[in-house]
Amino acid sequence: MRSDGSDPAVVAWVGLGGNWPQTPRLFQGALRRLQSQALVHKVVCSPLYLTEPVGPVCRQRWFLNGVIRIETGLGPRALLRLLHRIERSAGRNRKQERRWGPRGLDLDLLFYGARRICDRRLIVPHPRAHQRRFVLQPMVDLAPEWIHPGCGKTIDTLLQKVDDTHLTILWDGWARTLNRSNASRAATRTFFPDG
Ligand code: A4P
Ligand code: MG
Repeated sequence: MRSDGSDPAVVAWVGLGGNWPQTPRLFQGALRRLQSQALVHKVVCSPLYLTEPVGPVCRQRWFLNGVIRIETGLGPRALLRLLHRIERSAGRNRKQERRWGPRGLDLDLLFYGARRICDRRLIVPHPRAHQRRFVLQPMVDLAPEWIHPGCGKTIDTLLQKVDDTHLTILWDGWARTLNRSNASRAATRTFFPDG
């Protein structure tokens, strides 16, 4: 830790998920918020994927998923608090949600450098990251050689071995969402099949 209390820049990975019609716009807002933070640098977003819902809540829209790579001077808990603030400002209210059910914006802290943390509020690496195609696939697009600090395997190897058979389809609406203000509505009509 530095004398001013901040950590030197660490590469951290944030999972992006959501399955509301306005999710592409919420992703865009989350990226902007991250980019505007003084202690967050070099924000890079992976391609996005349209993904079949994983978990017991089957009758819900497909998700959009991706990952964001950042370099940050925030510590892991401060970063999680920032992610929660961004989720709340995107309209997320956990009290009204079902676990693994529909949400507009879910930001998970997947990796914080090579750190391993397990306390009441934060588990890093994210305990299910290595089991999920919707996390591994976009991470492979940006960093196939990243080593999962829990199991010592690269993300590429984990993706090749993963048991998860849920469909993960490259989504091509992102550029339109970023470039045209009403594109997300058109894109979500096409790409969010109703449960
Ligand atoms: N928490 C602990 N560690 C972390 C971490 N590394 N990152 C705590 C983020 N949060 C962490 O999370 C529950 C609590 O976990 C928080 O209070 C936080 O302090 P949550 O975001 O409120 O709830 P959740 O997301 O419903 O639960 P959970 O267990 O995090 O679920 P997952 O693993 O995020 O799964 N299918 C597809 N296709 N795509 C998806 O994105 N997402 C889920 C949710 C299920 N199925 C999905 C998808
Ligand atoms: Mg979550």
